[in-house]
Amino acid sequence: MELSKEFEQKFRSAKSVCVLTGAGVSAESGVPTFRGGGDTTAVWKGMPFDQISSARMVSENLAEVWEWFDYRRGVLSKCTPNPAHETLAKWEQDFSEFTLVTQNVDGLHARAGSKNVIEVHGNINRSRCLGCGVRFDMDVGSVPHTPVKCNECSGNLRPDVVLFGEMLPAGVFEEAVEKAAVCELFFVIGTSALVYPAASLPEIAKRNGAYVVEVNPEKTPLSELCDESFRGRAGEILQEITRVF
Ligand code: BJW
Ligand code: ZN
Repeated sequence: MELSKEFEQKFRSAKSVCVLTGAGVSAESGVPTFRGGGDTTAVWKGMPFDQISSARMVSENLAEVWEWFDYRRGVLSKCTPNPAHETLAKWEQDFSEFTLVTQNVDGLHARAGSKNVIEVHGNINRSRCLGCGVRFDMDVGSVPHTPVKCNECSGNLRPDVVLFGEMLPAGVFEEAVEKAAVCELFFVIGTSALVYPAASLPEIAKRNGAYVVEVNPEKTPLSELCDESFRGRAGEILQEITRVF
């Protein structure tokens, strides 16, 4: 793989780096993506994922939503972090200012050793009470989920993830915006860049003068905005880039 001199220079000298990851970063771990590359979970029992992963479905058929999420938690329990997750965990130690923002709910960045992960779409191994809002951590691989009802108020629990049409958790996205706006180097890795507001982070970084680099086997709507696009699998490309150090 050919790295430009400009990129090498930026990578070596960068003090503040921000990374946005999407499902493609976990594809090499065997986690299905939503819209392309590797296995996909685009459909569940004939329902497109944006229908089953929606706020409407939580109010109309919570049991079905849990069946879908527990199925995915089961798949995930057999998956382990891949070299892309591991490389990003290492970058956290290497750069003086490093922010990892993920749209992924799979928790694989933390399992690879990343300490500070901004999870803008929540986490599949957490539930939240519809009655009182309290959150419960679930063990990776505990299927079906427990507890089934809230320990505090006996209310129904839902997965603590951000579904279509829902607001991102308060303060979480604002923190990501702050970091994107001040970084020198921004990586957008393994995301189709179709879902907002997450897809606005690279735009914010670019507007504020960052050098923006995409890692994805496919072109995305953000490719034009990027200063550099590395076409390939995240695990391989990130390891390749790290050799520049
Ligand atoms: C590889 C690879 C390898 C493969 N290596 N790469 C502005 C314009 C239009 C619409 C909106 C807008 N602002 C907001 C909206 C509405 C909506 C939205 O964005 N819709 C668009 C899709 C049209 N956004 C929302 O509803 C958000 N909420 C919100 O804005 O609240 C305010 C509001 C409320 C009410 C009304 C109006 C506004 C919330 C979005 C939540 C998204 N949730 C999901 C589901 C989570 C739960 C679950 O897991 O089921 O999050 S959707 C799904 O997409 C999931 C992902 O995090 C997200 C992004 O997907 P991602 O990660 O990009 O994956 P893929 O599969 O799309 O792409 C994989 C990529 O990997 C591909 O490019 C491959 O090429 C690549 N790849 N192998 C590297 N080895
Ligand atoms: Zn409760």
